[in-house]
Amino acid sequence: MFDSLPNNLPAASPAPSPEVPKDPPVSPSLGGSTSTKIPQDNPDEFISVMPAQFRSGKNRKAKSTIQADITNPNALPIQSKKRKITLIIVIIVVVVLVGAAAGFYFWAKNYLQGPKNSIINQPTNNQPATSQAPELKLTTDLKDASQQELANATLDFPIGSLSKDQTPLTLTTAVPDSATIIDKSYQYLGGGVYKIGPSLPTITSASLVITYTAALVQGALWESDIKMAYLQNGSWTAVSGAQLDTTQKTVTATFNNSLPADTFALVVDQSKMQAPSSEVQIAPSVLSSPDQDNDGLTDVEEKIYGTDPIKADTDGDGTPDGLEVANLSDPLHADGTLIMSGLVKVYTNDSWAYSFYYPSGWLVKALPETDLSDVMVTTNTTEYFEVSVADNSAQLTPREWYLKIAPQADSTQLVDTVVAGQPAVWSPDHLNVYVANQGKMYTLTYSLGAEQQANFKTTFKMFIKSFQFISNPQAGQENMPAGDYRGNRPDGTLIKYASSTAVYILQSSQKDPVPSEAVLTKLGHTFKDVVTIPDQEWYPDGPVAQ
Ligand SMILES: [Ca+2]
Ligand SMILES: [Ca+2]
Ligand SMILES: [Ca+2]
Repeated sequence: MFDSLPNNLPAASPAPSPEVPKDPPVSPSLGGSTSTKIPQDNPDEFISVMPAQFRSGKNRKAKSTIQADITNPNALPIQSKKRKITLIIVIIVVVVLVGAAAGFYFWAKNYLQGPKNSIINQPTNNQPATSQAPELKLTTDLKDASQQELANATLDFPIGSLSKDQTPLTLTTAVPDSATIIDKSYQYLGGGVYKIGPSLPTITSASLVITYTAALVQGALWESDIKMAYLQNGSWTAVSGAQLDTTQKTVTATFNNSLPADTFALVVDQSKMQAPSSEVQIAPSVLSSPDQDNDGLTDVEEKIYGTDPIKADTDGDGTPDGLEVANLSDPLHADGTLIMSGLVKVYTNDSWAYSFYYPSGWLVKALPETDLSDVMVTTNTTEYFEVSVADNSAQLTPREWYLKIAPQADSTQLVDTVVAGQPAVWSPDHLNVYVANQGKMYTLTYSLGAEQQANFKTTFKMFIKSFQFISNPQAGQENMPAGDYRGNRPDGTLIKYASSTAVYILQSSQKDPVPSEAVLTKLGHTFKDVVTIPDQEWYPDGPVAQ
């Protein structure tokens, strides 16, 4: 209502003037100084001396009106009636003018006080807000080769952040051009980056939210290391203040005054992603089965280790369950090793001089027809692990070996690693690792069997990490009786000497006496697991096992 008032004002100002006679009615007696001398019998002379204005028709009409009024004394005098009408009209005009003035006053008061409720400041046809661009939201998603969404990004410029004349902006995904990226220490989540085009806009504020999918972090222990970063002069810089929410799987950043660059990505430090040997990602192209608490152990594995499937760090020691198992520590107790927890057992193959850990509930079968060179670890699904040994008297490196058995393989896809202190290489699918030792090639394999999703990636890491070669007997150890040799079986092995019934468990390369079957059971073992060793195989004595 107020905004329309000023427009009405000009119309109101020329007050509708009533027909006010400019000259008051004049009686003949008021004729003027000349009239006194007027002779009654000489009307022409009278006329001639009468001022011109009194001879107008109007005046004559007025004169006759007076005369008519006089002739009818009962009627309201016409002159008085007209004055009343005039007065009413004047009052109306005054009221309208006062009203308009008051309206203008309140409008002006509001207008001068500024936006306040901003009704008058909102852009209208009459008052366009030239500096305020509307909110702009740009979204894009990153897809894999089969058009599955891996991640998506939303860049939001609130109202007025952009100036109105900026070129229409776009947000697109791209595979980064490695030539423009000097800094290779980061890996981009999903292999893609998000680019603002066609050029960097001038802004007052913006927010960028990048959402990633579970498929990108399945079984990963580095999810909490995800960062939002921008690319500038070939280097990645983490966006300061960006918030990672691993529950929602989002990273959110807000920018004030400017955007630091036109290229953004979710990145993970290579050193966190590709830890050496057993921490390399197992079968990245195969999805893992559900891991509710995202601790690296699938729900199936949590059952095997007795850990809490909805608590990432069951024993509360600061290390997630999956990392504990992969690094051979006890996930149920803050101190202690995985072997002493009884959750796993040791398998030793004396024929081919190696050993490894496997979950206590699983079975190890050496195939007799292969001279025990093929050993299968059966799980509680159709998946299995396998160790096979082949002659490598040509002393090929694991990489050379792999390219010999798979000549079509792309050698850039092979990742070198170290297993049990020996050179090793991963097959491109990260389901096999080849380890060379003393003229033999050992192949450690994870087979999915009939499974569509992998249940045991972390247990396979544990299996590789625990893999050891039983080296040749060494001599010259302190305190070692003459004629004996220093044993080198892995920690956790249960041993007894051929000439005795005493059972020991190897721990920190010492033999800890196991005092009773109860302790043996408590450690998760039975007498079946005890390995009988030659009397000459010597270990220093350790404390009694509890
Ligand atoms: Ca888990
Ligand atoms: Ca857990
Ligand atoms: Ca823990």
